[in-house]
Amino acid sequence: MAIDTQVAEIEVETSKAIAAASDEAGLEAIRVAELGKKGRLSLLMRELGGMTPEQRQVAGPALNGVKDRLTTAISARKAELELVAINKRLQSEREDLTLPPRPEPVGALHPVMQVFEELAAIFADMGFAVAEGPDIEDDFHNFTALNFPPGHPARETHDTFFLKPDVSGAKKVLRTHTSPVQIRTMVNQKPPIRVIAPGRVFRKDWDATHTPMFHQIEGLVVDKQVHMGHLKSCLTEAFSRFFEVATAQTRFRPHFFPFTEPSAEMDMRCDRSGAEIKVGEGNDWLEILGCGMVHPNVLRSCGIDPEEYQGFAFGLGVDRLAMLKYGMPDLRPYFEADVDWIKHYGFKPWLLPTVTGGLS
Ligand code: 2U9
Repeated sequence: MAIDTQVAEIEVETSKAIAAASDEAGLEAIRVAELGKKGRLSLLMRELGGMTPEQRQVAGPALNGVKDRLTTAISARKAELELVAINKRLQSEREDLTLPPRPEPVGALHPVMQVFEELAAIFADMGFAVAEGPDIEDDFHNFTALNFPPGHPARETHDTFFLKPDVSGAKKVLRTHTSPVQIRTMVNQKPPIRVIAPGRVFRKDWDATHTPMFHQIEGLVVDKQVHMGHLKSCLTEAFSRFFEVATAQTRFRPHFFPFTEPSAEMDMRCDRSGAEIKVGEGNDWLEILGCGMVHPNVLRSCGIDPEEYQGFAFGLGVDRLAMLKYGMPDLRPYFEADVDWIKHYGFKPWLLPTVTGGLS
């Protein structure tokens, strides 16, 4: 076949292939096959040497012309394919700018919940389990089993939130303390018992230092031969740990509760000379909790023989305890859902307190 016919064929075929190439790799394969060192055009170029000068004068420019045109066509197609590829990527990787931004996490563990966790860690280390019960209680678990006499002021509608009476006329209450949890524990479990009962309680109180819902933690130990010495050492150790001081001095003042006999209030030595109260040292005393030996009537109400078993119990308000430990001057922000306040006083929920790794 004459060289000019071959060159014309190569140009037609290669131009078609370039136009049909669907990606850059295919286009490169065409370039190598036609214009590369071993490509069809290069092989024809080599034949120029064996031609007469007249033939070479015709074939040379023809070959160069085709080579230039095909090179230009390949570059143009390459640019087209690049554009197609980038448009395809832009389609598949498109951001939806109408989506709302992901909000910064602003939540934190409330100091009251942090204090619950700290006390749970301390008492768990001493062998106590955590017990829970319902917010709505009946008269038996909230009052009667706890040795409250019929006319006791705490039973008055003045202090207690009563629900509407049921068909039998009995009125349920919002529990006024977490003590019903320990009553349920004693009814359902045989001694030895060691539990703490953290939770919400409700009383009709609403002023600068009282809120109608607040938080308590109570504890109960029932076993054979339990006495006041156990109560004193257990509470002194637990609350020294809570305030993160080496054994702090405690004192016990006689008190009265219907559910304990004898009853006492525990104070811890403290220093009020600075801006904040320092627990563990100083010349002052700070009231921390109420406690006592479980009243025999309470044990009997739960089917436990007071001749065989004794118990000690304690109870305290957690909202005030958190204020003391974390230097919060005011109770009101506890309930205001103020993001700035929780950012300042809140705790990281994933850093749970442990007695070995640190409480706070
Ligand atoms: C059972 C037997 C005894 C729990 C106790 C206190 C003393 C006490 C108050 C502190 C401040 C409640 O938050 S507060 O108003 N509590 O002083 N609580 S002994 O005694 C019990 C509990 C359950 C079966």
